[in-house]
Amino acid sequence: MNELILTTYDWVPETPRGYVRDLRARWALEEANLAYKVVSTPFKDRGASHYEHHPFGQIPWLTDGDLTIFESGAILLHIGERSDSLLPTDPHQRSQVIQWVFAALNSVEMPSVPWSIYQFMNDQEETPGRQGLNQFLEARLQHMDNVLDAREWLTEDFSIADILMSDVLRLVDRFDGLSDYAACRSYVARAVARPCFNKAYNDQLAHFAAAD
Ligand SMILES: N[C@@H](CCC(=O)N[C@@H](CS)C(=O)NCC(=O)O)C(=O)O
Repeated sequence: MNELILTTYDWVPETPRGYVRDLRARWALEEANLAYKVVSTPFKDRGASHYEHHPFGQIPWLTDGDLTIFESGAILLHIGERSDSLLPTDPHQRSQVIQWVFAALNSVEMPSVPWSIYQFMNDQEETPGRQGLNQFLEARLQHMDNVLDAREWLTEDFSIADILMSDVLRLVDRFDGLSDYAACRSYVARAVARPCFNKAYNDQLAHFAAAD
């Protein structure tokens, strides 16, 4: 087996720490009990070799031998393939997990990221576009609340889909966006209570703090 190498920035400003997307990969690697190494790429000077791994000059990416993968969803699918527990082999259960992976990234994170940018910027202006975005996110959160009210995890067992969905919702919760969605909030609390989240979170904070 090749060594798994996760790349993140060498440093980021204080505000995004604890929410940088290498955390999703760290968390999955910890849950899967796979050996891995974390390496840094410069945040400030993104050279040609950065773009060879990531076309948008972002992080994270994961290398596995000569394979290099960007996009946190694709990275988690790859880790899931190498894990006994995070992505079931049974075809029915597997497709359930994969559909929730896409739902987290394409149905919930799609409105939650622009919504969070407004929060980060402390922009409270109630423009028509802003109201539309709020309604878009609220509709997704209401549906997720209905789903999560009846279950512990998205599928029978905790999976890569739960890492992604809870991490997406965690950022909304940071800005108190889950106060009307108790089931979403409890789900996030359950997910972040897992020891592997805790390890990934603290490792990320330590990684960036070391570069201050
Ligand atoms: N869809 C990508 C988003 C990656 C992303 O937004 N990365 C952020 C860190 S969390 C980044 O590199 N931001 C710096 C930038 O965009 O220049 C994924 O899920 O991996």
